[in-house]
Amino acid sequence: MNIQETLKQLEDALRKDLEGVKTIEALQDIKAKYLGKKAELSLLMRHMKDLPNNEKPAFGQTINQAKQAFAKTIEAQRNRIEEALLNKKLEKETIDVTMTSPDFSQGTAHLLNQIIDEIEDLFIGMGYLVKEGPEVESDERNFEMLNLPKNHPARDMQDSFYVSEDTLLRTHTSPVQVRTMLEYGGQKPVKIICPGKVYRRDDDDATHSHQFMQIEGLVVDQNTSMSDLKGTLLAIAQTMFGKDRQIRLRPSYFPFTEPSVEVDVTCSKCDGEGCAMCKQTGYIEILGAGMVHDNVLKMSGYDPEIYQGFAFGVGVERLAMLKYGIDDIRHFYINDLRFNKQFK
Ligand code: FA5
Repeated sequence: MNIQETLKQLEDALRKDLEGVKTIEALQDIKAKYLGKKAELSLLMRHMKDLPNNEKPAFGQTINQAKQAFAKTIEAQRNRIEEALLNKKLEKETIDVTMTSPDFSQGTAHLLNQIIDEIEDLFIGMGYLVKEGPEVESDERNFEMLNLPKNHPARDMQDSFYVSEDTLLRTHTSPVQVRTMLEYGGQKPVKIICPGKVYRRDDDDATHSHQFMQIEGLVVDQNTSMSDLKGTLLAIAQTMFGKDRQIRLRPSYFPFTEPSVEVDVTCSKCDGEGCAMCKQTGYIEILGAGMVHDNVLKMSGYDPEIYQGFAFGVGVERLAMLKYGIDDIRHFYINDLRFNKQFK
């Protein structure tokens, strides 16, 4: 047997078989045929035992070199197949970057979030921190620590959803005041606003919802007065309703502030002249506020001999309704896109 001749014939056969192979699976079959255990090349090794000892190493080497050469030839074909497959795939996935896209309608922040953003911007600019608290709150922080002990008649002002005897869906954002004062341990000034959802067992109508949003504001420091409160409230009114707006404070009652006030702003529709929107009074009520009650300061660890504070709480829906002349609070919650899209 002429080994070189046999190898040459095998190589020619391999090259012929490889011609036109286009898939990796077909290539595997050819690999098994020429390099597998039962391949002719492997079987040639059996002849080794018939050779004289001095020829065995050269014979073995020749077979191994042929194996390497065959493997290289098969590998080269594998690369060609893979490249061709990749090119085909890329061709199929070609994207025309010059093609115009269909018109997607673009979403926008909900009007209530826009109002909250506007107020947050105003207050962050004045050095306030934005604080949030949980919507499920303890009776203690929602009422008791705000000077509303159990059975206090003023609890009726905020009819509540109780989750258990001592836990409820918070009725206002004021418990975030308590949380922050406790967190600060009565030791440092507080300057925060707290936006968030609140819940009351109010019957839904044009101006009431059982779930609505409030923004609370609280400042506690050593030289805080009613005039600071008034300046802050004026800033809110003018940011929301325009530079020409004026405010008026009317005496009111909240158990957690003393004195307490209701705040009215001059009507933006009639400029204070009197119209249907302001019921001919020239003013529209926007929020409740006051100087933090000594009991509230004490219960949260602040010494009222050293610290005073002011606080306010405003309904976000009511602000939005006044600003944009929206006549029904339910528009905010029925998810009619035609309503939402007006406030891009
Ligand atoms: C309070 O909730 C006080 N915590 C506010 C406060 C904070 C006073 C700090 C003093 C100091 P009141 O119940 O008035 O107050 O609610 C505040 C605002 O929430 C109202 O002015 C109104 O804008 C809004 N609001 C009240 N009830 C509803 C309701 N059912 N639906 C929509 N908005 C409401």
